[in-house]
Amino acid sequence: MSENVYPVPADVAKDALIDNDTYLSMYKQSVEDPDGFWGEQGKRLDWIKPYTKVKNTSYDYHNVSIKWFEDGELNVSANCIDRHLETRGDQTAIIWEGDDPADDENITYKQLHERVSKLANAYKELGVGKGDRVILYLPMIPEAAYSMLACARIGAIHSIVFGGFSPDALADRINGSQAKLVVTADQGLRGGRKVPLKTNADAAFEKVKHDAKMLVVKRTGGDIPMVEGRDVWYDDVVGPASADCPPEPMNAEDPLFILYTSGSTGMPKGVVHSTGGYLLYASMTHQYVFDYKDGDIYWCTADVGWVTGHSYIVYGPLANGATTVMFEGVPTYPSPSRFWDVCEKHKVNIFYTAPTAIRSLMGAGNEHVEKADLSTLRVLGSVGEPINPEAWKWYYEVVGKEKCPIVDTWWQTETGGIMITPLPGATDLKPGSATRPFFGVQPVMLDNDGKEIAETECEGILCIADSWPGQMRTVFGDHDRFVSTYFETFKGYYFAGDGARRDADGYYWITGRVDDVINVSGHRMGTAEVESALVAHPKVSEAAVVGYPHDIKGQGIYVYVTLMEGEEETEDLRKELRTWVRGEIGPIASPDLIQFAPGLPKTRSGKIMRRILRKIAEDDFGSLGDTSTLADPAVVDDLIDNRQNR
Ligand code: 6R9
Repeated sequence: MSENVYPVPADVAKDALIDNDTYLSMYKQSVEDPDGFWGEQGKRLDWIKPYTKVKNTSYDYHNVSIKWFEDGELNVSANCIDRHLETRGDQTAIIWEGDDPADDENITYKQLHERVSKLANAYKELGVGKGDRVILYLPMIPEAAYSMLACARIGAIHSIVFGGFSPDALADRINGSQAKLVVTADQGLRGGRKVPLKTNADAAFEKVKHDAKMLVVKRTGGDIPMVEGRDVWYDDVVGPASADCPPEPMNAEDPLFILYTSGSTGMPKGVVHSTGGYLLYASMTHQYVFDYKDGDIYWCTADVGWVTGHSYIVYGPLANGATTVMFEGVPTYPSPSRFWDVCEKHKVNIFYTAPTAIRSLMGAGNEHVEKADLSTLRVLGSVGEPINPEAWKWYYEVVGKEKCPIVDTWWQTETGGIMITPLPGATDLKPGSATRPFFGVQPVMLDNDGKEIAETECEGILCIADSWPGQMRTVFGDHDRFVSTYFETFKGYYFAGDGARRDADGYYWITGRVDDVINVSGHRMGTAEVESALVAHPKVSEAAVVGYPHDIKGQGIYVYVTLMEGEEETEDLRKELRTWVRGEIGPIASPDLIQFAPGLPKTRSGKIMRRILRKIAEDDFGSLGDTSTLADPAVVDDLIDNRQNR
């Protein structure tokens, strides 16, 4: 092997679930005989009505259709709760760690069963039934997990909206899914600061045309108005509800949830995940990727507003009967020791976080890590964006003391679960590489013409050649968009939107998005979304948004704006535009650098040449490429002269 290689640590190899030979033989079977392989793996779940069919999928773009276990019936909440009651009813299912280190709670599987059942009955009382949509706009409190599982219990479809999103973004999702109910809290609490969730939800409701109710969890006790006939307190309806709520039998292909995510064009789309295939894939990847064993304390630091929180805080771990940590706060509050203090306090064995958090904590200094007892850690994980080798090495050496493998997991909202990843006991690691495919996943590298590259060592566009059970099934309400986004560009393949390099050992190195999606602190954003927020401002005539390398966030948001005739380019206007975008989308979309540009580089047909804007934002003026097709090549010099600095 060419690069630095970190072999499987001996202590991990000794007890690991999967070694390299097992990986190779299981992988081989999974792609040569998917029906046999997944038919067997499907037995991990409890089925109300067993399936007789396994895989029925087509990537033919005239007729894209993805079905797994299509005649089976099951219930996700029964798989995540009820089936564990007999053997581990008194085991902790969720360790909740509040924003304030003094706030925590252990919730056993028995308690989880009772709370979810009561909430599920409360939903019914509020008129929610099978197939109805419920929006969850919640902080990271146990009620977020209860709300998801209660939906699953009665067959309602949840759609979580990240608590950092604006009222407008929330309204779009309530309207888009025609939700009957929105579950929120009076306020959230993050890093000691209050998040006005109910106030935002009220503002969103002003744009909601259909009848919907609001269920409000009391988190901070903050003073908030309740609307008669529309808003109800969580405790008022859940308190008196019965704790007896039999799980609804669901078809394996019934939708479990919708989660909106950004793409390269248009507004975010509602990714739809299934009941059977999704749960199976989340549970299996959780077990093997993290080498999860009974009794392990497992902590994924994500928010349930993102797919990582769905699959690897709630559904995967609970399906496996694990103890999963749910954290309300932020990595740096009350100090940059917080992550490590929590690992020590709850004796965490498996820890899963994002490169952006690792980079920021690395910058805070080793002393914050070294004062904590991290001896229980066994496996470390990374997700959300490529991890740079420097951050990887710090994570490996300073956090993991060179004895914990790092699983760098590549996947997407659309894939439902982890796709390319090391397995702790099987895979030698290379810093920065997501390494090899998980069982059943067939990555291929395509050239720009869509031809498969045969050579092992190459660089190209990452696509997946065949379906896996966790794959998204459709875009909510718009199957054509599903087909055109993922199956039309490269016919016969699932197009992931990422570029990659494959090395001589067949390891994959994800190089980043090949479309107009940027990745800011692991959060996915379409440049088109930010642009449309900007041009909605009365002083802005045109806007172009690109990413640029940012030390902590991975990518920062670089904005070029052309102002309306007569508007002045001032520092105050920069501030105003930042606040504007935060209000339209949310704080995560706040521009880092704003350059006023009297003209944007356009082709003679009027297309903005983003390639050039990207290069300028990247400070890479030497390789602007051919600018001769521009309508006015002189704008480029002006843009270079006025480039904003970090
Ligand atoms: C799970 C999640 C998906 C995009 C994906 C890619 C980037 C995620 C990565 C990674 C390199 C990794 N990404 N994990 N890039 N290495 N280990 O993040 O889902 O929010 O949909 O983002 O994130 O670009 O296409 P999502």
